[in-house]
Amino acid sequence: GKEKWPRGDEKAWKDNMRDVDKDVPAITKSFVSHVQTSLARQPYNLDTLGAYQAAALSVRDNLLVNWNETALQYTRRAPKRAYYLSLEFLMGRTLDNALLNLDLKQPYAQATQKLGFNIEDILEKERDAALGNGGLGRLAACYLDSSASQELPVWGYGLRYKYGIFQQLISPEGNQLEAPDPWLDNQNPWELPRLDVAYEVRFYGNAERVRDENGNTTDRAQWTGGQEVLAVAYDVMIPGSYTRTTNNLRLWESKPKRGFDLNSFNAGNYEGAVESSNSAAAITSVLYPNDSTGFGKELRLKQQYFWTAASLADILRRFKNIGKPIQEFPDYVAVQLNDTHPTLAIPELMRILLDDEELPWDAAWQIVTNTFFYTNHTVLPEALEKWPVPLMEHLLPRHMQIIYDINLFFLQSVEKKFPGDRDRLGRMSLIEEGFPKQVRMAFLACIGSRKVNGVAELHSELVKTTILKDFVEFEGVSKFGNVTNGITPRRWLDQCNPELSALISSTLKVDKSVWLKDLYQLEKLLPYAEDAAFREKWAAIKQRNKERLAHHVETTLGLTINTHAMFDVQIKRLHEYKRQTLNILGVIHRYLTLKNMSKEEREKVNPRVVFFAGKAAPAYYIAKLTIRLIVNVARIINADADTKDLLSLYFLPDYSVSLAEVLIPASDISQHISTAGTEASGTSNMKFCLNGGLLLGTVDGANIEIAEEVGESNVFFFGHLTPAVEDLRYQHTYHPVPIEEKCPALAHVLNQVSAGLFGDAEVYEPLLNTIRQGDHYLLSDDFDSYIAALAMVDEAYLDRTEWVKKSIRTSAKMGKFSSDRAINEYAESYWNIEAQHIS
Ligand code: Z15
Repeated sequence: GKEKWPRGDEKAWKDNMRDVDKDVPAITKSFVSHVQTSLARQPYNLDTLGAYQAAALSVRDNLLVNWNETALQYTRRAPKRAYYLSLEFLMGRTLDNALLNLDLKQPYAQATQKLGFNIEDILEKERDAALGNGGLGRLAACYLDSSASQELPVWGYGLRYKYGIFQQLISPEGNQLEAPDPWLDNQNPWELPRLDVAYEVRFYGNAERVRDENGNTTDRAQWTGGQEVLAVAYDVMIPGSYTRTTNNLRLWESKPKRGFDLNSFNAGNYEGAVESSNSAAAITSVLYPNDSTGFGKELRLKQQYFWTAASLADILRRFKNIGKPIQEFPDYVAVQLNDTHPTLAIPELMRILLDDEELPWDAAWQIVTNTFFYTNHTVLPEALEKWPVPLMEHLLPRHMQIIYDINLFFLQSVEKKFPGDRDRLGRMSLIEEGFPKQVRMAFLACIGSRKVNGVAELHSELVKTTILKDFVEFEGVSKFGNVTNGITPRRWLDQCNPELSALISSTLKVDKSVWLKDLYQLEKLLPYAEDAAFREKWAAIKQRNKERLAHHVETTLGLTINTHAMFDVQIKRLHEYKRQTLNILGVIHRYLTLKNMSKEEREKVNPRVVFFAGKAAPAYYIAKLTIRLIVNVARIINADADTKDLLSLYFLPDYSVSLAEVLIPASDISQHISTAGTEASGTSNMKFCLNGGLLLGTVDGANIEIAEEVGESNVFFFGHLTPAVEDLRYQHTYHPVPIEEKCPALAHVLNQVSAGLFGDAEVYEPLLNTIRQGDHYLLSDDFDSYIAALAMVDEAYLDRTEWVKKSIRTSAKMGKFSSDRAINEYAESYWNIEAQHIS
């Protein structure tokens, strides 16, 4: 039936409600009106930044129309919804993405043109929203884009950090310096403050067990005292591509519960009062800059609880508005845990169900274990989260009780299935013995979830056979799955490579709205690999993208790049397992080889430009030394007249989503060279290949599935395979062979660095010694095959026709890696949610 109009005269409302702007006059009017009123400016004093702000506010109005309608439809239909809990959302810029998803780029370009601005200049004024470190955060952003594009009712929940990932500066010596990223200094048009949506979150205090009438303790408790802070919502609109669906990313900001503490103020302690208000605000002040490395301390745990508590309270309130009994919670709500960071949501939902809803333990646990889904992103032991029990007891006393109770019931059931197996109980306990004891978050996430998944086939197998092996034996293998990661082709092709996008549409004779949402259609490009005219166009676009990158480097860094060389790119977080060190040692090897060549020999060499970019965690000493080595090798070889036309090297500072959008389309070859079994998936590998760059990599993560799709003849693989790694490490430890014997080529390179060829003779010793001693990441085992693979790349590049064919074939076979495919797998196999068309 038709529901009653809620307020006033329905016609008076409806006649005046705004629709999405579609034509140039409407857009022009909206732009000018924002200049006049929202910005209080005039054509006389409107610079390009102001034009960006006006354009953004105008696009935002359009998004809001769809966002409101989407929210209304979801509320009316009350479908099951999914929530993606992630501490990181690496969104990058929004304006271009929104214009493309709304199919409004052309009219906005025309409108702003008429008003005296160039749309591309306007787009360049936007700062990245960099609320993430690397792959995990960017994956969350791609999944939001795909959820909205697939019309799925999915919301993101995260934190509104005042400072995103630090800005990276490189000192003249080559050291990484970190500066804060005050991304909110220019007001952010993409968020809506929701000061009315706020929840209180408690820390510290006491948890008293509730006793029954006989004086026995129960499963329930009362948590009181401590410190309360307020979580306030900021909403970010997430437009789908070619659909009205506009979902929401809700980010929480912390603030003190009262402006400041009146008691201290009355006592004349003004400073103390202001300090306490600072401490609440501190919770969401900064993103932790660690990416699969050691983690922070108390403040990080506070962030995690603050965010999960506020998000769950919000989700629960929305569920209660539907008016269904609490037992039906999992029929309306699925919560995806992006890594273990939101694992506290498990004991938090238990606390709500036990202490507030007064459910019995088993009923509560039943609800919890049907609500959560856990994605693991690493099997590296040093990256698995553990929290000291004393810290947890102090900060979250009630949650620590619940974790102990979960552990007790859990270990009782393990004992029942494997009677007398004490070792197993110790291995599987949520509490790791030691000084101090620690809570193993991956185990808690695993037993508290309906399903557990890894992010690529190999990785998901490793999850089952290494870190969660005992859990597979106990719970059965069907709980453990795989969802291979994906990337959004909207940002990572249409937006970053508009010329290639246009060529694809004209070749396939379909509008991009079709193939961008059904990426398998790229396969239809395959026959064109045999078409010389098409190949020429394809190659010309790559060339222009290389020039676009060179132009960017010239204007930002003042460096001139040879665009007729092969562009070889490795861009990702600095980490020993990702082996940027292998790459730079390979560059040195190449340099030394060139130096030893005659003039005639050099003439046959294929020129190469090597690009690096990436940040190191501020406390990761070895990673920072690697940056220093790269910068100093670049300084020497770029100045060497003998070789500089054949080999040059650039470390581009302050890697970001926006920089990736320029680098990726310009690459001929990219490197994904982690020690086998260490890179869970990788996602930039997919981005390069989608843009027709070839892949040089190890048999690891999603590289394997990329090779399966594009064919092994189109990728350059090298190095030992995963099953060999354990043995090799054993050899390193118990039967070490001196590096001179094992890999003379590598030994020579290391010796040249030690001898000071790149300055600072002593400085690099700790880095070089990680290879000489222990060599945990197996550089000495893989070096020779790495050099051989680089030579094969050179050889392949000499036959340009064949190379371009490989490039086309690679791109054409990337359909699987659309994040639309990945998000549909989550929706169907895990969350059990359905698309909601918004008309
Ligand atoms: C992160 O970005 C990833 C794993 C982590 O454990 C953390 Cl803390 C951060 C990355 C993986 O290293 C990468 O292989 C994967 O593609 C990405 O997550 C998304 O799943």
